Amino acid sequence: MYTDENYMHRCLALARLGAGNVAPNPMVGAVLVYKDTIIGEGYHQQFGQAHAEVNCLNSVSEENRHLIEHSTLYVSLEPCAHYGKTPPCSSLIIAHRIPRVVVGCRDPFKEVDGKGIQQLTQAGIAVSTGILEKECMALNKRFFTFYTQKRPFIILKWAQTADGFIAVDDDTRLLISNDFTNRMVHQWRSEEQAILVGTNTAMKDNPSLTNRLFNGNNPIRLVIDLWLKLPAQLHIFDQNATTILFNYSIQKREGNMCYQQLEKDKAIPAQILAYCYKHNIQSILIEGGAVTLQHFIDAGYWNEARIITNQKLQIKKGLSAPVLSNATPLQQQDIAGDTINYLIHNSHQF
Ligand code: AOF
Ligand code: ZN
Repeated sequence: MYTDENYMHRCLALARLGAGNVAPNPMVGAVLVYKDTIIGEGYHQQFGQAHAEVNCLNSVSEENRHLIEHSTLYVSLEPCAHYGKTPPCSSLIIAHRIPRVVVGCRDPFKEVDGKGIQQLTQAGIAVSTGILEKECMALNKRFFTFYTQKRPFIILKWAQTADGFIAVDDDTRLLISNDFTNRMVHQWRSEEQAILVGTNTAMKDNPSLTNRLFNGNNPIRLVIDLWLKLPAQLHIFDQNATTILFNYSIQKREGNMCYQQLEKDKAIPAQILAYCYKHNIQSILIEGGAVTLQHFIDAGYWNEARIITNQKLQIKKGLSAPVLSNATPLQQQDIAGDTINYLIHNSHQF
């Protein structure tokens, strides 16, 4: 005899298969169980396409279809109740006369937000909620942070020398992380919807901010260039990825390049995050530099930090690494002489 938790773990494993392909939608998995036997399973595979419940029901074989109305449906997120890119899953479940539904966690998206569960209950379906709730929310930490805090999930990343510097004082580029940690950074980029840098980093490092070392999506490039100082030959102007240039003077779009005007009398981080919220950008990797990172830290706008330290490199003087506050260390990883420290903000919910 298996428990609801056992089946919900299977939903989570299925949901994870959608990683990298469904954002800004959540990853969702579903399992259909008849008398302790799984007769169908599915997950949300691609943004804009069928939801987990639809794929799960479609996977039931012809000879088992008559069992659907005697089965329990497990789903890691509350079934949707709205017409989005697909019809509501709540209606589908009701139409299939499924007698019991077990839900991992509530959907915070305003079109759903309890309405899915309500519709099922009103149709006489027995609904159990909150099974592995924390795990189900943690899986979609970006999606949950976005709808509950009305801003993207923010990951801070920087590389520092053993003596705590992130750059030299002059305009030379300092390579700190090794080949292995560089590849990890490219993977991290592929996992987030956007990547942010300040003017100095864009100028000094001339980064491409794309994913050349990992096979995944290119994030949207967010660049702060308040006074339009950045020269056109920099990689960020190469049109290879959608790029938003936050500045004080112009508002226009040129192909993949969007100039977004900010107001001078309002804080910059808050304005950038408001832009992201409006444009459904649910996560940002902030890659520097020290000034930009510190602004977001001081405003409390971050969820996770990933700090790479080259244990052999000492430069004695330079630009100091940002200083984190309200941080809890989570894990440390050693990779060929580099250390990665993972920290979370103290108010982190997942
Ligand atoms: C579900 N099952 O597998 C997913 C759900 O635009 P749409 O139609 O794809 O709807 C997107 C919204 O649906 C998304 O914001 C979230 O609230 C919910 N995602 N719901 O029942 C699923 N992926
Ligand atoms: Zn749905």
